[in-house]
Amino acid sequence: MTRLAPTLEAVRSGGKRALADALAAIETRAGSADLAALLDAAADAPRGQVIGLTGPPGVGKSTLTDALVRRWRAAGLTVGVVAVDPSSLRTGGALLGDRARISTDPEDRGVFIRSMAARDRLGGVSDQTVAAVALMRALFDRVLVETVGIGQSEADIAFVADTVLLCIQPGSGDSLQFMKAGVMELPDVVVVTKADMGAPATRAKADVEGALTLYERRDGGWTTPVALASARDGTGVDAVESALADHARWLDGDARRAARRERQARDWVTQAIRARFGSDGLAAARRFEAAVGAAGPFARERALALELARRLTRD
Ligand SMILES: Nc1nc2c(ncn2[C@@H]2O[C@H](COP(=O)(O)OP(=O)(O)OP(=O)(O)O)[C@@H](O)[C@H]2O)c(=O)[nH]1
Ligand SMILES: [Mg+2]
Repeated sequence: MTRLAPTLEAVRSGGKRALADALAAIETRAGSADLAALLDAAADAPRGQVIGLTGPPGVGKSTLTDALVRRWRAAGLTVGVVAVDPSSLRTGGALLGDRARISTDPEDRGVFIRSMAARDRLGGVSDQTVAAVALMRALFDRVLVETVGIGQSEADIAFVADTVLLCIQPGSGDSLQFMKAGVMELPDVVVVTKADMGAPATRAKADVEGALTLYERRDGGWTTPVALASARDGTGVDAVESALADHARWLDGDARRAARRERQARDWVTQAIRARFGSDGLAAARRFEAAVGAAGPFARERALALELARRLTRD
């Protein structure tokens, strides 16, 4: 028996249990009309800021997530966390919470943490993650998505995040090399983690600031700030939080956030169709998409995919 995906209202009023059910529907009812309706309703009613927290393995992403979640909760904000789990590539399913290193009160209704499988490469954001974030964005004041990666996964996280927060580890040249080579998407905020390491951390901050001067932002007007923080002893977490708040304010000026989200939704539909049907399929979809007329991205992707599949199997 396949149950229908719940409505957004039911998820809103049903607490963590209802959200868990809806996330289960994302995993089992992909491509169904009722799920697309739920996701489009959610996409149309965004509530919170989505922060994409990324960086190489072990840089301190989860520890920083934990520190940010505590602060937000202390300020009365509700929080949803999606930890994209690359280890699930080996096991075939996300291992709930094992990498999340986040210790929250299970009784706290204002925080929800979910681990999800990565796509085919390290830290890549799957369609399921895109869907989960759209849903959680309608429910929580802050949604934080943790992905592992240096380089490509930053482009992925840009599909879902309002603000991309890149973590850099003191004394490791990797991410800096990527930045200098222009391989990575430019993050909105950079944090050098493990500030309690002292001199290497301070040096890393100066290096990052140097690397950032090599960039020219396409979306002018925002300068990527570099914070130095230790989630372990708590120093600098304030600076991270205020950089995130500054970026949120900047996005809200001139309706940049809405434009960014619209672009993300369009880009996601494009890449989802291309992933399934290739460039030829995408080109074909371009020719009939105007006739499809579905309003939300999830219904649109579904309609395009159905029509392409129908054409492929037509005798
Ligand atoms: N000294 C110091 N160590 C830290 C700090 N934050 C995290 N660590 C340590 O760094 C290691 C990795 O921390 P995580 O928060 O799990 O890092 P992560 O980036 O989430 O790791 P993955 O999810 O495995 O990629 C752990 O041993 C942490 O205790 C910090 O501020 N200072
Ligand atoms: Mg982690």
